[in-house]
Amino acid sequence: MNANSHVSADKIRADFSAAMSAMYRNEVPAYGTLMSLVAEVNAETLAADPILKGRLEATDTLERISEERHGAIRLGTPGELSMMRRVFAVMGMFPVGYYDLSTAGVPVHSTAFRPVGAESLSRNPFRVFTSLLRLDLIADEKLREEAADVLAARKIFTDEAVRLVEKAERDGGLGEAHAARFVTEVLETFRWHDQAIVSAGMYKRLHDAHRLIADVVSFKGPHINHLTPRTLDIDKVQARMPEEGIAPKAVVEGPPTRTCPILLRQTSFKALEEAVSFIGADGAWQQGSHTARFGEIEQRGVALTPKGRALYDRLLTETRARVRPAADGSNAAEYEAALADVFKAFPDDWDGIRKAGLGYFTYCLTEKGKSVTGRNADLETAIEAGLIRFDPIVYEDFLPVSAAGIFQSNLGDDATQDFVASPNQVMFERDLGSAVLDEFAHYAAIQRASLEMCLGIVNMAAAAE
Ligand code: OOG
Ligand code: NI
Repeated sequence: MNANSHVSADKIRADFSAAMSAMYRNEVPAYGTLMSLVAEVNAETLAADPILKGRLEATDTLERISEERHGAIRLGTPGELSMMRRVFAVMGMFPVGYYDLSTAGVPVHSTAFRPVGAESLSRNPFRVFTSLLRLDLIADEKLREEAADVLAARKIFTDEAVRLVEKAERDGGLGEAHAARFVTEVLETFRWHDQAIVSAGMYKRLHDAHRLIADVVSFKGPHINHLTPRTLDIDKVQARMPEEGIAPKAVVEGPPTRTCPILLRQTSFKALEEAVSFIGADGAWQQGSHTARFGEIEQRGVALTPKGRALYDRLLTETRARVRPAADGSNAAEYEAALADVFKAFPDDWDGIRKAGLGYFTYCLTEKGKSVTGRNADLETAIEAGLIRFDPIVYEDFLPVSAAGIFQSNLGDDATQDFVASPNQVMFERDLGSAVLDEFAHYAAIQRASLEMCLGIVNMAAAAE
């Protein structure tokens, strides 16, 4: 088959994201409710804010928003992680960033598989936060070995999914029928299974070691544990969730409410208690339950440069030193007030953020800039003269402190546990079978390309004069 008859990776990803959303909606009805609420609030926000609407249109990102979501899975073994990397590559999703969650008492480390490059992102930015369980952080050696044995025996991908990945790698893509089959086969890996692969006794021991270990080890596969739609006004959705019968977690993770959103703000509702049957001693199933799957929404803002990110991290640390948000929400108002107060030190207008070198932006010629000939301009002069406009680049990644907060809130308030902080990116990348991409380099490249393009045109016109 020649390359021309291959379905694009972007299309496979968009189809997969839609199929996953339909499956999760079916499995967790509250997710459907949240999607409708988000769609309603997004429509209201756009109607009330023509500048935002114009900006999203100008940057080709309006279309993608209603289709936009991320999910999360937790894997058990290096083999599962490296195969998952190959599966996602067929959909044009690559590992970006390394997140160490051990510092937050969660025995995993993670990356985010996502599209890279402006065009793929605007087509469909579907991402999956993917964690690998760290059995090396479990103290009980016997339990560690038992868990490793259970994980070694399970197969999370269908044979056909593996065959299709190999075919895509060999042929450089998949034709239409194979691509469609690939989507259905890979979806199986993310499906919820209400029959555990361990006994109730083993589940309890795993659960006692850490709830997350039980979630990873006890099931046939890495069920998708949440899918998160993107909202344009997280405060409004958070406020309306109770009206829809959904109880959100006490505080929104990330930066405070701002005029110019930065990075990522997230909130979730607690995991549902779901019926599960465990393997019984006499071959019969034994009834029990498990809580793992939850709902989340997020609002995305501008991607920050290393300088901007350092400022964000410093301000967040300062806030949390003043008020540590309690898991039960009892000091939520105090925390929010402290957050708003401390973040006054972060400029809150686009030009201020840009000029201070805190955020990444794309640049493009305005209508006036396109028509003008013979204007030798540096960037700032061209912006002031209305020849070039700039727009914030959306943050496409995650935040470790926020991720830890999301993990904790759905693991239960009593689940806080200390591990010695032990980031191990080298081990993660070895298990993954490749290095993770550097998020900053990627945003910088998008910014640079846009700048070169429009400055080139403005100055070319000048040179021709
Ligand atoms: C992943 C939690 C992290 C986010 O949005 O920060 C996450 C998990 O619970 O498996 O999804
Ligand atoms: Ni999430």
